[in-house]
Amino acid sequence: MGGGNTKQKKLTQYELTEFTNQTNLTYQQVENLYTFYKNISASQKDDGVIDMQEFSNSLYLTNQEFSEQVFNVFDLNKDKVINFREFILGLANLINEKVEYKTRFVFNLICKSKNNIVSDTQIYDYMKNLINQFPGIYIEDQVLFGMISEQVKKIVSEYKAEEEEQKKQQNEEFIQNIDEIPNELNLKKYKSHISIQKDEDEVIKQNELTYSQFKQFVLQNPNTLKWLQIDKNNIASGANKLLGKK
Ligand SMILES: [Ca+2]
Repeated sequence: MGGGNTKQKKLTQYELTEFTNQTNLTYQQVENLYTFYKNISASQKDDGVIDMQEFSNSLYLTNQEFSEQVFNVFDLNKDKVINFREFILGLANLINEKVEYKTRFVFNLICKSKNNIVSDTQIYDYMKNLINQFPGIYIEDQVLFGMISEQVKKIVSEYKAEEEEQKKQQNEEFIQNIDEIPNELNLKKYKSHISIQKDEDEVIKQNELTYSQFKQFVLQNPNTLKWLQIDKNNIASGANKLLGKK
């Protein structure tokens, strides 16, 4: 059951074209990743798909919970195995040099609900798992949580200030546009306008970030994405090694 001797087929020209179109990777990169994929998917059981164990071994992820989180982001159809399409779409996000792709990847990793919001506790859990992957680094739990929660609050309040400024402008426009003589109907309109704004204000929580706010957090904490750097040259040389080329 050796890794390199798998009998899986080669990618067809059609598949190659499909995958390069979907990912912005080159033919060569797709082929290199396929070599990796075949190797990993055959490392425990040569069944053409990557299971949880094969996945975490191949990434040297020692933290079980963290590997599961990463695995789940890759496993798009949630059938507990990663097929080549899922493998390449997941990795394409990480190989792409644009911060946006990696940020989205991490957001998906952290966000557990469908409301597209992450809490300071979820960011903390992620950062803690991340730090545990690097034995040389130690930050006390409370200190780490304090730092994250502080930054989240700051971003929320910055956004709130910005929003309030926008609302103030909208309000002024609204009042200007309303008929000059305040009849009963206009008064009603005005009151409901104000009450809608109040409701919106109450929804904002101090410890939660939307995706665009989370992008702000990542900008301020580039370490959040550091582990996601995948070197294109390493992929090429690694694939050649597996194929026995020099
Ligand atoms: Ca799957």
